[in-house]
Amino acid sequence: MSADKPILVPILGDQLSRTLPSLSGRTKDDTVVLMMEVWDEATYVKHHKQKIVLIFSAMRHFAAELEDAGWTVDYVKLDAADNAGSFTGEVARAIERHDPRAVHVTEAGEWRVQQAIEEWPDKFDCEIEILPDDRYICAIPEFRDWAEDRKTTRMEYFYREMRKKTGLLMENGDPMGGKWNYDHENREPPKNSMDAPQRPLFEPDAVTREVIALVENSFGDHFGNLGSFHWPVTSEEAEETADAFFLERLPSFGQYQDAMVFGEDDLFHSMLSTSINLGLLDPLDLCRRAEKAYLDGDAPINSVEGFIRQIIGWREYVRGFYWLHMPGLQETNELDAHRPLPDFYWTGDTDMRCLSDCIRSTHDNAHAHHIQRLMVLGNFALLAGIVPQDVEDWFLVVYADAYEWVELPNVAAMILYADGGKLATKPYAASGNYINKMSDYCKECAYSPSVKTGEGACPFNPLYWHFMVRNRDRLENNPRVGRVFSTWDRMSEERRAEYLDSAEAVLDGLEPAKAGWARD
Ligand code: FAD
Ligand code: DLZ
Ligand code: SF4
Repeated sequence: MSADKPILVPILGDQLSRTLPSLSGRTKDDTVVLMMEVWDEATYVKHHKQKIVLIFSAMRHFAAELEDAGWTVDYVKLDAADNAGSFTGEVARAIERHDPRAVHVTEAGEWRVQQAIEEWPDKFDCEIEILPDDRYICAIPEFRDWAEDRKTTRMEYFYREMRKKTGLLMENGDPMGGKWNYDHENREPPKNSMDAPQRPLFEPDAVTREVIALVENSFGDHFGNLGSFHWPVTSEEAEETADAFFLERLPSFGQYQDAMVFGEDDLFHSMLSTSINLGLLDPLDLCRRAEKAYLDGDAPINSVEGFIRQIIGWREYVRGFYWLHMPGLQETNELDAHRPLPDFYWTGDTDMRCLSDCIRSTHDNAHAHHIQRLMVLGNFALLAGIVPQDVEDWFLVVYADAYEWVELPNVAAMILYADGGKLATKPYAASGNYINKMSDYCKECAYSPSVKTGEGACPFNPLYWHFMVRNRDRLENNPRVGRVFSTWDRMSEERRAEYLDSAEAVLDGLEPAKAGWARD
């Protein structure tokens, strides 16, 4: 360490990248890296136990790697007796310890944390530099400029801009293969026997085991199973997971992207979101590897384009959308939904087989794949009119990849249409037919998707119509939904009453979640 006062570089739990702007420009001999396990972050919602283990273990491994590489790291553990409890409190203590000439921090992923960081210049008698997070492809001001004055800010147009910007799957200014989007090839139902290769599962090492004990001790009442913790906690393990995906699962990723199979939790998905969001993997690098697989003839265009679209399209888009619409996005409830979250989201205690399987996977793995989140868990919450803030809390708590910047747009805008249609052209509302077509859930369910009302009817069927009728005034003029109401109007009055009565019976039977699952 040089004789000059050092620069203090706080690194947050989702900033575990050696290329982090506040770190990559620094020299080892005049920098103190500060990493903090803090109570405020661990408890502002009652995160799934695996999510806390993942973040703390990845942080501890990252700190050890930095130290091995010669950096000075001041690491504050959660169980330290003098833990100040918050990022701001720990930075204050670290300023006292190290007397830095400045604090350099990369902007936070979440609005709540960024608000706190922006108060540091007034709080601390020390220069504070907040650097933009350049680990994303689209900077926040760039998204704002793009969205400004546009009639439509749909993801598809944004995605094309990102394709041009990165050059991914582009040829002389045109999309490779002649089309921007191959989504219509990516809707195949599952085959009778789906044999997806197993991704690498990592056994907890000593560091992870220590964190597991800490979490069991301090957060034993949180949702989730810890015995099945197998997430990658280092960039090396994350790369191994990526290697296996590109080699074994990318070729079928597109085809079965929307398929769901009972008890098959990964299928052909990459399972990389936890590592990308922590900063262990570089999203652009992953996209280049996918593109190479296509160019080398190892994966078809529909899979590769689909994977790249999820990352430079959806992932970047929801981040821009989040920052454009915060803080209001947290409060939106355009469909005026007011029912509390049903208890079965926490207990899994439902005889709807699709929901119970998705909740089981969520409980055991802190993960469910996209179509399960969207068309089963999200669809039910939409149709039943669950209050957005309850649904948002649930999704933020239960997934190991959940940070508000990515969870909130997906929940409030994508599944609940609570933003009134800024993100989605129409609500993703579907009856039991969709789930039956795209999964094997219905075969052994207590209900039948072909029974529409009354005894044995799949609850999604009457709820679908109840949702449409409740929201008719809001949706009737939407060209992508309007026709649904002609079908409704053609039904006999008796039939319509059967649908609405059946839906009311389902809704009346929903037991509200007990207090204390998501927040104390
Ligand atoms: P893959 O299916 O292999 O997709 C590849 C990558 O694309 C993902 O790793 C992810 O980085 C990105 N991606 C795909 N879809 C989206 C999307 N809609 N938004 C942002 N990135 C996307 N993803 C999160 O990372 N954190 C969340 O908190 C989160 N909450 C969600 C809530 C709801 C209601 C829905 C519908 C989706 C949510 N997603 C979230 C998006 C998506 O479900 C997960 O990224 C995906 O299931 C992670 O598994 P995977 O890595 O195997 O993804
Ligand atoms: C989610 C989380 C949790 C549970 N705990 C911590 C922590 O103790 N220390 C930390 O640096 N980060 C944690 N995180 C992740 C932060 O909430 C994350 O860094 C924010 O998303 C930043 O915006
Ligand atoms: Fe789900 Fe309905 Fe199928 Fe049962 S019948 S698994 S509730 S979609």
